[in-house]
Amino acid sequence: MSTVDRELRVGLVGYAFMGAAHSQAWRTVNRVYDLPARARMALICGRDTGKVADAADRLGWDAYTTDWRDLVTRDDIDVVDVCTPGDSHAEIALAALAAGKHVLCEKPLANTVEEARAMTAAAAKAQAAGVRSMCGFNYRRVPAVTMMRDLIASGRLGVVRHVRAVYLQDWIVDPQFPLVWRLQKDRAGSGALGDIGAHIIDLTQFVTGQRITGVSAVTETFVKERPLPAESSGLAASANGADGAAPATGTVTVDDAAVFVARLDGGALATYEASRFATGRKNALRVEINGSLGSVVFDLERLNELEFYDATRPGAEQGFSRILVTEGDHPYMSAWWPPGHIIGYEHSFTHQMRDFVEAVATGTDPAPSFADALQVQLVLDAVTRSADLGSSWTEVEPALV
Ligand code: 4PW
Repeated sequence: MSTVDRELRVGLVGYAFMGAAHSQAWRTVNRVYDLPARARMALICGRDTGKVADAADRLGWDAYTTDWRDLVTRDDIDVVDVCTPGDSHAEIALAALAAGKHVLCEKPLANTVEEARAMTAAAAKAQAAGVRSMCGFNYRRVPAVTMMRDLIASGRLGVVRHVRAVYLQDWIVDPQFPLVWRLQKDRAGSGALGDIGAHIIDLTQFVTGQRITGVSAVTETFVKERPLPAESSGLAASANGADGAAPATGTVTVDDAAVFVARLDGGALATYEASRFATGRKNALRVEINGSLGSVVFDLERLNELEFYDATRPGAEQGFSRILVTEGDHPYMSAWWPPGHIIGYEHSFTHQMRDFVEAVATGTDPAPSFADALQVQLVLDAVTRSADLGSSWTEVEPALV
């Protein structure tokens, strides 16, 4: 039984893939970390009564509603967690901030720069009244990624020269995979670019402390027409088409893959690749940073490890070494298991909730802020514009006004 008196009553909007990942983290965070407030899984919201009732039961929420407007304005909710498709992020987050709720919003922050700007302005206004907001770029909270940032910030890599980042999936390689919301521009904003490219944009800006200042990009939609979905959840779906009849189809309106080069404001050159057509790659995020004094490599498929090359070591000792990031003095790890006992994907969300709860309870600003997420949105927008103009060099303006 917790001895902490203060409770943060959380209302979650959405219960699919990200909603389930967030629920898992809200359920775990109080048990694992000693926090100044206790998160209470008060209310979950979804449009379908049967499905949201089932989700509440399965994921461990006290109650459910089908009306997000009710959720964001209720007196018995302190935190609104937005896990819906991108087309409703702005509306829900703006209403929640206006109602004085702390907001955690999934990435990418919005579908357009305009929406992201409005959200950032509202968050800044609310902040003056003690209301906190954060965007859910969970991979920042993988201990090896945080350690990567710490190594670079403490100067162990010297001057960063190269950033090499890929995020590869293959769940839509089959042309018969249905036209789910992630493949529709009006729902998702963009395709592989915003869904997974946003992660490597944020992650690399986070670990290097540098901002992307310009890009040259190509994007492609390999399969332009797909069957309409019957059922879909997360990254899985089935096509519509009864009794062997060919299913009705619709047009894919987002990119399947995006590749771009970039410059960072500390002088580094960077390459990025985000694709859902990388056959065999299920959720392969890899980032390599080369500096004047060393290099670091993070690979999500081996997320408990960090490869580190320290060029200052004697010549005979040089080579990449593998650091197993499970020691008590590694970021976030002291609360988990003894050294060597590895963690996984879901833990990054628990760490995210830990940092968010701590910030809200102590009255500090969590990161990444909406302004940080707007910076990512500006890069997404520049990539799209560059690709539309035949890869022309496109500047990315700073988010802060
Ligand atoms: O945020 C991302 C999702 O939208 C996730 O981290 C992985 O890619 C899983 O699904 C998509």
